[in-house]
Amino acid sequence: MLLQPVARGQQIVRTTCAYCGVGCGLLATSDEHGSVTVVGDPQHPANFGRLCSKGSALGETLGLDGRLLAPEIDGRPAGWDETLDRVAGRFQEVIAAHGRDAVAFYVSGQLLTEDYYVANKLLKGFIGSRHLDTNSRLCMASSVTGHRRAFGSDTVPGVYEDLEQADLIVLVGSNLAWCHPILFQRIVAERERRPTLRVVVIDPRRTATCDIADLHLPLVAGSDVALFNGLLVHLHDVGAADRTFVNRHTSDVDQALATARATMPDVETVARFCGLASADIAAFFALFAQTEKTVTVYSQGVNQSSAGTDKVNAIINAHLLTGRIGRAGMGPFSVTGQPNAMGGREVGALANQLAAHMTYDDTASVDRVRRFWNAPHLAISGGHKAVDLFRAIEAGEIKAIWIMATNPAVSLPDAGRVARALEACDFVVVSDFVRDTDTARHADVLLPAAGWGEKDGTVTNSERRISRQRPVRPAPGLARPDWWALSEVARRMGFAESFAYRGPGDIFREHARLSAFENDGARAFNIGAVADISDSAYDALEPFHWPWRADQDAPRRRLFGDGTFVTPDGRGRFVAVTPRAPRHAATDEFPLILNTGRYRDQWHTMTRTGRAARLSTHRPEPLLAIHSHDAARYDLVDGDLARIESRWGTATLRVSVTTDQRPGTVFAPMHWTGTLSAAGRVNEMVNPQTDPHSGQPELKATPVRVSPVLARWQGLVLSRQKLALDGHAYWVAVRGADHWCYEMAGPETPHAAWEKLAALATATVSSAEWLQYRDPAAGRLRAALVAGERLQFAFYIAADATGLPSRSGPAALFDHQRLAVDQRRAILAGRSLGQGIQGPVVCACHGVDRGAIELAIASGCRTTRALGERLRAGTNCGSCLPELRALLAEQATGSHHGKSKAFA
Ligand SMILES: Nc1nc2c(c(=O)[nH]1)N[C@H]1C(S)=C(S)[C@@H](COP(=O)(O)OP(=O)(O)OC[C@H]3O[C@@H](n4cnc5c(=O)[nH]c(N)nc54)[C@H](O)[C@@H]3O)O[C@H]1N2
Ligand SMILES: Nc1nc2c(c(=O)[nH]1)N[C@H]1C(S)=C(S)[C@@H](COP(=O)(O)OP(=O)(O)OC[C@H]3O[C@@H](n4cnc5c(=O)[nH]c(N)nc54)[C@H](O)[C@@H]3O)O[C@H]1N2
Ligand code: SF4
Ligand SMILES: [Mo]
Repeated sequence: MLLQPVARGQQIVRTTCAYCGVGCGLLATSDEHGSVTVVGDPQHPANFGRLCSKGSALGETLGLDGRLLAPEIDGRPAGWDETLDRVAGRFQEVIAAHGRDAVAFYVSGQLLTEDYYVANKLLKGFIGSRHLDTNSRLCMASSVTGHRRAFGSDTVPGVYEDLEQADLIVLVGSNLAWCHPILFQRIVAERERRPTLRVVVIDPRRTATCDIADLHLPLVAGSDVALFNGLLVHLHDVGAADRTFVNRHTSDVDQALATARATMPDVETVARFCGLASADIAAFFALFAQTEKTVTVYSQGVNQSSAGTDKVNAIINAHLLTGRIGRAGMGPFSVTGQPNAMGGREVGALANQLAAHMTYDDTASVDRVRRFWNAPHLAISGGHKAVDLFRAIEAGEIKAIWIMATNPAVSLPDAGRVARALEACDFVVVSDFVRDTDTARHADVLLPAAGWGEKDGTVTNSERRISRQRPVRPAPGLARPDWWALSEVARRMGFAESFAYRGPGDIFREHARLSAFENDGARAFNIGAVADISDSAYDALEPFHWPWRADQDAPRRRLFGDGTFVTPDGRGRFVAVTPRAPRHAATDEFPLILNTGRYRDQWHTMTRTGRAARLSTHRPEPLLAIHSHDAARYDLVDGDLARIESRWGTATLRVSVTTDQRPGTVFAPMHWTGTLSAAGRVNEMVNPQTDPHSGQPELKATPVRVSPVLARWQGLVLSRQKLALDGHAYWVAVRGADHWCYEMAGPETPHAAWEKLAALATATVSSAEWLQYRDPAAGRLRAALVAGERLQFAFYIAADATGLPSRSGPAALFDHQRLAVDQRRAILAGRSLGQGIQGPVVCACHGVDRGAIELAIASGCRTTRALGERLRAGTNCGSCLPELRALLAEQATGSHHGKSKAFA
């Protein structure tokens, strides 16, 4: 929706963030050159104007460098007509030769609902294959299955306000401070207003989220079911059960309680299983029992587990027993990851779902969808879930796949095998807005998609709120929305009539009509109230919750508070769950458990956040976090390199020694890819075991072993152009403002490394002036190439990292159009003038590094407010406040826990 012109050529558009499931509203302003700035939308009910570091940097990610701007067939640019003909033609050939199930789609929670709907309809209804799955399988599948088991429907009962109305918030397997920063800030603000609000964090790691924890339970990986079974027993024994609610509105409580008691009779048993102190468990149980207004927020520490679905039900059981569900300030609350994880669940784009909250479980649903779509070849049973889908490709059962808005060669477990399967697949189509991804490298056809800021449609956030995403600028080059490409392929396959959409409004109305079609209440998802809206009403649509039936004046906000569930008998179901260890436990050969997850400022495989220089300053390298005891045991030194091996694959990462890890566990981020690192693609190693109910992989627990990697040199390389560093043992790339920056290391002598990098430099930059400084005795070798009075290439080699400059010094010199004499001198010294950045950048918004913060603390700043006044740190998005508080606390106690040189 266009709000108002602000200046000639400028417009403000109200839209939603591209990233997480909080679904913040933004006001985006674009100018005539296509550059976009964003601020939080003060009226959006998810964020009321706030934005985190990623959201506020969105404008910086929209450059065209690296964008896929035209379709490609076998690596050559082609027109849309030819490419779409090729896709439709190959699909038809595959179907003719191998049957409908030989075609598959693998899609994503980063599609808009309209794209998602069309993908699902085309594959399941018209191509008639069973095999459409989504990256939500890696993300939300266990919550979906857990919800369906307990509620009869995949429905999140609560709303964000519950976080502000609760007296106790339990965060299970959620690093909310980094992954849902605006929800975290809402809790922080409420706690400042109401200090009696209690927070418990259940996570094997001490994370930034623990900053606000009254109690942190660093349980053994995978032991959540035991903890919540113990809680169920305790709640029952101390009389905290709501007998009326349980009797009137639920079923199967006796089985659930009996199993809980049989497995976890007392706190001591729980303590042994979970590796926690009995007193801490007792404190948690007591707090939960006595606090009616309790919200349990959970995320990937729960879902991404071979016991993920049972973990979800163990949590829901505790809420059903106490009747704390769907009322203000209480309930289980699964927070979603991707911006439209929920939309995908609503359109039914999971292999075991059909459409609009209908599944293949009953023939009436299949028949209803067939009639509604007038679908000639509707699939009549569920297909392969993500991990199995790629196995079926490997086995040659699936011959053609269309991958859209996801990067499975990085994000699926056992990623090397996934890449090999794609390489062997007959026909791979990849739709993305980025040209070079690990997945795109295996594509036969690339389709250029419209990205955030160009796409037009709707998304649903974690609290079931549907918001518009609106375009701020036209899509560049030949990029087109995904729904358009899908509809064009459909037309070419002979289904023109059923895909004659003029725009996203047509698709949205059809989706809304299907949600209400013959829906007598058996399906919770119903947005019939907006099924007939006009195009202009669709454009102006304000954020609203579902369900919103045609006969309701306003949407329903909370659900199940009245005790009515979506099961056939209307009762909520307890599920008896038995604790079990992760499928793959540590062994003598692989003695440590690898946990994986996210960094504050990066989004998944970095195709977008990796484009914003300021988002790469917080964690410029992926680190293997390891407890100091384990580091000593396996000869790992902070800042050095380690090789990590599992049964499935290996990676090489820099070591960060910390006491934030539970001994016996290590942690690595999921973000770095084969296009951005030599050996940082962590999922090469990750365990492909899945949850038996949801098919969600166990991404948080893989047995590994670690060993030191000898590096005889460390290097820092900055180049205006992206470099091909094949053949180097260790490199990691991040984007600077006007250059690429590489951390490097290797087994060669510093001199041999010098020769290799010097050759690369000369090959990269022609007719340049060559500056150099060599002190071979000290193992320090530095060189720079200047052309056209601008710095083009600089590299620094040293025997160890202490001999390298901080990256921010030379990085700043890339900005200069003409280098002055003293600036030239500064290049080899590795610093920019008047600036001495120390350590990682903590506040990405204002570029404030740890050194400056420590200095300010030493000179008297005692609060985050004082730091904000002195340095501006933490005054914009606030995502760094937990780290500012940690630095203040460190100074106050003189402790240095969790601090590692590798973060510098
Ligand atoms: N900055 C940033 N934010 C994001 C994303 C991003 O890429 N970057 N991605 C978005 C997406 S798609 C998602 S799904 C969400 C994910 O959001 P989160 O789930 O909060 O993030 P993760 O880091 O994957 O994992 C959460 C925590 O689970 C813990 N954990 C591991 N094993 C266990 C266990 O057995 N039990 C318990 N209780 N905890 C365990 C990990 O130590 C980790 O701290 O984030 C969203 N937001
Ligand atoms: N080890 C480990 N692995 C994990 C996880 C973990 O915690 N640990 N988390 C898992 C989870 S929860 C998730 S959600 C996945 C995420 O994993 P992926 O979905 O594979 O990661 P992204 O980098 O978000 O990939 C999205 C791709 O789509 C492109 N894209 C974005 N928007 C659009 C669009 O509108 N149209 C098109 N056509 N392309 C678009 C982007 O450029 C990018 O290449 O990773 C999973 N993998
Ligand atoms: S919390 Fe941050 S990443 Fe998530 S939607 Fe809001 S601004 Fe975007
Ligand atoms: Mo996710």
